[in-house]
Amino acid sequence: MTMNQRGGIGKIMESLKHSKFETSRVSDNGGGSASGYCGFGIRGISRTLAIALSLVFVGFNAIDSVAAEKQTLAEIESTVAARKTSIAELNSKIERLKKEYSEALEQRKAAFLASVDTSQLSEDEAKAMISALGDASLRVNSIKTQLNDTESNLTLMNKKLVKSEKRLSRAQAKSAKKAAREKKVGRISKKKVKTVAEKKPAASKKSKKRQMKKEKKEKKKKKKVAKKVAKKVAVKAEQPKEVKKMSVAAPTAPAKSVTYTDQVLVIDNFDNTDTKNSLGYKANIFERAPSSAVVGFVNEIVGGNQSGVLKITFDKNNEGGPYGKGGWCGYYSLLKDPDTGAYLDATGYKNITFWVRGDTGEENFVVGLADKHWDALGDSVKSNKVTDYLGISQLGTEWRKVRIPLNDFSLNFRHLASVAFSFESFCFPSGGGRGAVYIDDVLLEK
Ligand SMILES: [Ca+2]
Repeated sequence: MTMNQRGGIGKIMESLKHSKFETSRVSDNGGGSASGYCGFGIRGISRTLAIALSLVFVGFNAIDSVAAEKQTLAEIESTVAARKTSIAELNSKIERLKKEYSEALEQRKAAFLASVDTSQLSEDEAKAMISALGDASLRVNSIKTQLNDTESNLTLMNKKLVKSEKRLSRAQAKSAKKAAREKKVGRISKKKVKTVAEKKPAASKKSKKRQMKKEKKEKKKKKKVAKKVAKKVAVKAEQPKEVKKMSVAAPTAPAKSVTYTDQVLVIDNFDNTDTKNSLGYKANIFERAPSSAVVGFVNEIVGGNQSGVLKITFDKNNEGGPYGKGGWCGYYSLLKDPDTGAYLDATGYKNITFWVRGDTGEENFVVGLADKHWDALGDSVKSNKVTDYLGISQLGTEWRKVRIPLNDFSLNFRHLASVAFSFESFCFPSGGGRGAVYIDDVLLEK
């Protein structure tokens, strides 16, 4: 028996009870939802283009004739009307999302309360309950993201409305002025018929001046329109970058100087002493007072080879901190790309393996794995104690290879988010412990 399932699920429930939702064990997981990027998608670009094109029309058509100006005015009026409609739609969408959000919060609360005590349930029922809780949490996050996006779209649309209303009032004023001028010109030309001989030179001088003024104004307007169009085009050019971010594929392991077979995926071999793992993603300690952890990199002989290894020095307390449980500590390594939000697809792998040894040999810990659901909860599914997989009662000080079947974790391996080494109370007879462990070659194996 390699996995005490009831104990495992009991532990999950225990950690759920104490992690709540606002706390996060992998507190610095570079989280955040990828869906944040798609708020300004393809529709946003086409709208930008449409606005840019309509600006070209507004700019050049308004110049020459009264007829064209009237058309422009109508266009601006219809833009204003369309924006008012959009704002009304966005407002009603926000109302609906707010309602859905409070419903989702209630559902998540119910799922959480239902999962607190699973002692009367079968293993399958308990698993279903965890899954339901994960789904409820995802739904809460998803609605929240939609709500944020819609609210920022509303802000944007309100700004646009103010702009187009200003443009409309300018166009209306100009149109009225021009109509008055046309009327005056009509009166003058009637008068001119009578006095054409003596008035001609003066009129010509005056019209020349007017023509020059008009040309100057035209030039200024064209320049302004060109500037606006250039700005819109620049916005358009920026957009695809974000869309592209969304479509970046899940990462694969980079080439290594150390030879690994194609049957493994190297998560971290610690031969590079930076804060990133072998996948290129962040790895670091996590801790909540009064517990704490420190990491360092040292050279050791592992499996006959000189190798850089991770040293985690830990101090797991059993009292104080959140819920009086002594806080928590450990080390995490991201499997999802924090920039693109792409999760690691680990389907096809059977085990997670690593080399380990203790400093005094009395240390112990568990492995935590998080998929998309658990990532959303800010927690992970924990394995049994590492010594259980080695079939020994003490970790000891000799290097040993640990192999944990992925089937021992109830997860969606298409979307893995992180792996963690966690020093849990149940790893120690007294509920707390301190010491150091050495770890090398964290791999996924087929
Ligand atoms: Ca190494």
